Amino acid sequence: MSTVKSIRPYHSPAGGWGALKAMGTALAEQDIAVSGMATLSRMNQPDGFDCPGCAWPDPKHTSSFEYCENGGKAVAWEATAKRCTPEFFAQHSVTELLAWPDFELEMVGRLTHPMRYDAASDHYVPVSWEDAFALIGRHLNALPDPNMADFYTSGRTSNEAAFLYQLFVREYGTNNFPDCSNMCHEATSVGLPKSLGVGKGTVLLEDFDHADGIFIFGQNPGTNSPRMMTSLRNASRRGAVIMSFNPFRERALERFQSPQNPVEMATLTSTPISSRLFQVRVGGDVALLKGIMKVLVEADDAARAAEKREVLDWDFIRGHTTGIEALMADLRATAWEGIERKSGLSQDDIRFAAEAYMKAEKAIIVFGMGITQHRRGTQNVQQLANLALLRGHIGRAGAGLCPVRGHSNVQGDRTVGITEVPTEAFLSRLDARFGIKSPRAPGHNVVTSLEGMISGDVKVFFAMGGNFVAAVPDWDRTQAGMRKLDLTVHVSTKLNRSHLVHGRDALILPCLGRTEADIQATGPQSVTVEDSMSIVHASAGRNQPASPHLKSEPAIIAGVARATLGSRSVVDWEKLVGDYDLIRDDIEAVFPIFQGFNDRVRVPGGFHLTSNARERVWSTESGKANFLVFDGLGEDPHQDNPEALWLTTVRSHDQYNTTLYSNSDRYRGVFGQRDVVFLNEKEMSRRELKADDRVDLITLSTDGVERIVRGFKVVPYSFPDGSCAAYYPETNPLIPLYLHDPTSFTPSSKGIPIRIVRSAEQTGA
Ligand SMILES: Nc1nc2c(c(=O)[nH]1)N[C@H]1C(S)=C(S)[C@@H](COP(=O)(O)OP(=O)(O)OC[C@H]3O[C@@H](n4cnc5c(=O)[nH]c(N)nc54)[C@H](O)[C@@H]3O)O[C@H]1N2
Ligand SMILES: Nc1nc2c(c(=O)[nH]1)N[C@H]1C(S)=C(S)[C@@H](COP(=O)(O)OP(=O)(O)OC[C@H]3O[C@@H](n4cnc5c(=O)[nH]c(N)nc54)[C@H](O)[C@@H]3O)O[C@H]1N2
Ligand SMILES: [Mo]
Repeated sequence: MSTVKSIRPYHSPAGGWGALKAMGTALAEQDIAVSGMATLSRMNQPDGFDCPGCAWPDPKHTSSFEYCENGGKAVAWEATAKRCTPEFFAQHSVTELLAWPDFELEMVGRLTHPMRYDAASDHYVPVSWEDAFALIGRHLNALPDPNMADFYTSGRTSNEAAFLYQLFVREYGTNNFPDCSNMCHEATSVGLPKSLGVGKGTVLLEDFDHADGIFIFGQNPGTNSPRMMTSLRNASRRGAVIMSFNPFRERALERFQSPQNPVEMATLTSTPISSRLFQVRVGGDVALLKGIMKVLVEADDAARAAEKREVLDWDFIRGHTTGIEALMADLRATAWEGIERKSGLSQDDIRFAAEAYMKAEKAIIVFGMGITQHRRGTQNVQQLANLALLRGHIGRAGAGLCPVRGHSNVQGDRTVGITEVPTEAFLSRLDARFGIKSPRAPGHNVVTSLEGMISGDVKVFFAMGGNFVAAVPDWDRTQAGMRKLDLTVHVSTKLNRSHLVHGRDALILPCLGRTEADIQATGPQSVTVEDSMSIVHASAGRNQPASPHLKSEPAIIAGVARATLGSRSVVDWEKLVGDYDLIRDDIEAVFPIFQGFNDRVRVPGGFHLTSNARERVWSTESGKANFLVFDGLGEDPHQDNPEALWLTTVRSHDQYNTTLYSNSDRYRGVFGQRDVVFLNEKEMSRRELKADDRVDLITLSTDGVERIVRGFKVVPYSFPDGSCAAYYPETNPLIPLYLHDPTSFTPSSKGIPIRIVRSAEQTGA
């Protein structure tokens, strides 16, 4: 990777030739020019594999290959010809590798052998699978209490692997399931059930073909779910109104050139996406939403006084909801001054957005991390539900709430039992099916897991995928906690930082990826995944595995279960792993919504897990959908500190979470560097800073601990006052572990109060 450092505005639309070129570069870098293309053509096909990129659905998984630059990169990174072998580990000590940038670690290639950390030499050395399983079993059985072990899941894990994993962990005796979702859409999963009775979205892909208004809050589809651009482009061409609320003017929210459209490609034209893009302050969404809802309520009052058509859907509100009076009272009592100050938007702007929302007969509200990763993320999500409910936009064709999930199966993992707070109904079905006694006490989420490591209460950490130490907040403290553990185990495809910041004993267990053939006792297996719109479908890889020593995730779980539980286990692990249909039968037995699982998943395109809210059946305590009031306008008292800047941590166009594809961020015009902070000219001049100055970012901590990252370059940018942005994960050291939503425990990655000071040592441009 040798991109020259520069900051230069990107004038082209998102997508288009830039995207095709970027994909070519990715394939070439992974040495897979030809076979890679064959692999790509099997992505998202009826008999192919599910793209390991994002969770956006496909048009029924039956159409021809839908082109996506970032899906292509995700596949190229997995199907790479490069290998991370025992010879590589023999050449490089762990201490040496710790000094390597994350990009270089993953670029080594696919892991080929199970490896065990050898403290005497400070190297990872090969270990047999059986010895690795036995080591895990010894550690787990040595713990006085199973709740001293934590079992993390990153959302690429299939339904089958996730179901087996939770079965093993519960038979072992704990509900400690920290999950990547705790850092992601947890606010949706715990917030929406209170509003609507389900923790998932209420739209299907076809609803995008009927909506006349699409409102996108804190989500960057051009980068993180590029296949969504097809839906947005088509909606825009149909004349639907699209509006975005984001501190950045994200390019794909402005203009998009479809790489699948020969005319746009040949004529260099593009489709405008958002009719308006509102640059809301970081953390200003609640103020903005209250403003929009206030306009709706006022307009409804006026319409009713004039005996005109009502603005609010009163039939729906009366028949299906509770709590409207409290909401309206709160909105009437909320003054515009506070709304404008906290949102950073003028009353006129907010009125404009509200008018558009009022006009839409069928509106879809889309949201992502800009909404959920906040101190009051759960309540943010509930305000979006309020907005939808006011006009009856739930349970109607072309309308609804659309949380866009991250990892390709993060939603499915939750559906099949990866949760630290299981319901009694689920546990009793699980127990009845297998004859086990699952623990009832709630387990650890990501934040409480980290607290347990720091306090010494957690001794063993097992990760099914992911890169935990880099994805979590507060690195100094959390990495120190990780190093205190007796054992860390990572089931992984690529080398990453989590392997290097390890416990006294440590294992790396290499697994098959989505693109690879998974052959078990009864022959080739397929797995299933659930996308953002609750469609469950099959995924089967065909590529030759990266190494003959790889095991599938289900096979690894079975090995660990056998070595840990031995004859104590009532589960026939080998039989289940020999035929994944049997695992699906168990899933169906435990979760009635999977009725007919094995038959239905064989229909091309899969099937939809129905959502009650979509049918206007409200599985809430009140039996109705609930309007829920957000108390106040802001997320934190720091917001009124004049020195405070609100930092949001975002993804570049060239990364997949902690995996970096390059150091550039094409659409935002940043090339060859990531240690930058985006800041507007006004905030720069208040601090007497100019472009390219080097600054330190310091958290306004309340626990007296210094949290600082040094030497970031100031990039003048169109960005709201009082706010700034930098990349994740480089800025994760700044997020205090205590700075999380108390309801969902989601770390506040999109709202960190910081101050900026000029670096003592200017490190040069
Ligand atoms: N290529 C690629 N695809 C991915 C991923 C990836 O890293 N790379 N990650 C996957 C995962 S796990 C996830 S969760 C999703 C993430 O996808 P997104 O939800 O799009 O996540 P981010 O890019 O972190 O942030 C989303 C947007 O929120 C805006 N934002 C920041 N702060 C605020 C705020 O306070 N208010 C508002 N309204 N907006 C704000 C940012 O400017 C950004 O445009 O994508 C998934 N897909
Ligand atoms: N500051 C800040 N922090 C954040 C966020 C943010 O926006 N800002 N976003 C948060 C979000 S939304 C998320 S989801 C988390 C992501 O957290 P994680 O899910 O833990 O992290 P990833 O970077 O996706 O994990 C990458 C690793 O997964 C492994 N891997 C890839 N494919 C497979 C596979 O098929 N099987 C297995 N077993 N392993 C595989 C590879 O070894 C790779 O190195 O980060 C969170 N952290
Ligand atoms: Mo995520």
